[in-house]
Amino acid sequence: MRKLLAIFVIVVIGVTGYAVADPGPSGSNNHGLCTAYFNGSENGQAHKRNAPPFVALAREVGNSDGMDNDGDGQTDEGDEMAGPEGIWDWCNDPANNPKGIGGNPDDPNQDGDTSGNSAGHGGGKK
Ligand SMILES: [Ca+2]
Ligand SMILES: [Ca+2]
Ligand SMILES: [Ca+2]
Repeated sequence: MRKLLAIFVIVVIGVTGYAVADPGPSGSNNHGLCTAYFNGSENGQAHKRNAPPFVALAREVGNSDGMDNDGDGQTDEGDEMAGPEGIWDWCNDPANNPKGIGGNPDDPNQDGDTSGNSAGHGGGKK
C-alpha cells in the first residue's frame, strides 16, 4: 500500500512538474523573503534562516553568484549556499528585488571586519 502511494506521488510530480517542496524565491516573494531575512533579533534571524524558504533563498543565490561558496573548486555546481553577505548583495540588486530590503535591516557587510579581504566566503581560511 505504501509503495503504491509512493508511486502515485512520483507519477503526479512527473506529470505536473510540480515540486512538493519549493518554497524559495519565486520573484513575487523576493521582497518579503529579503525583508524577513535581514530583520528581527540576531537570535531570531539565526533560527529562521534554517527554515526552508530561507535555505532555498541561500541556495538560489549560492548557485547563481559566480562564487565557489563551499570551496570545493567548482563554481555554482548546484549544492552551494550563499551566506548572509551574498544574500544581502542579491537582495539589494534591483534585478532580483526592485523594492529593496524593507524594515530596518542589518547589513552583514558592516558587521565587524570591513578591511580589505572581503572575499565573502563563510570562514574556513584563517
Ligand atoms: Ca563549489
Ligand atoms: Ca556559487
Ligand atoms: Ca559543492
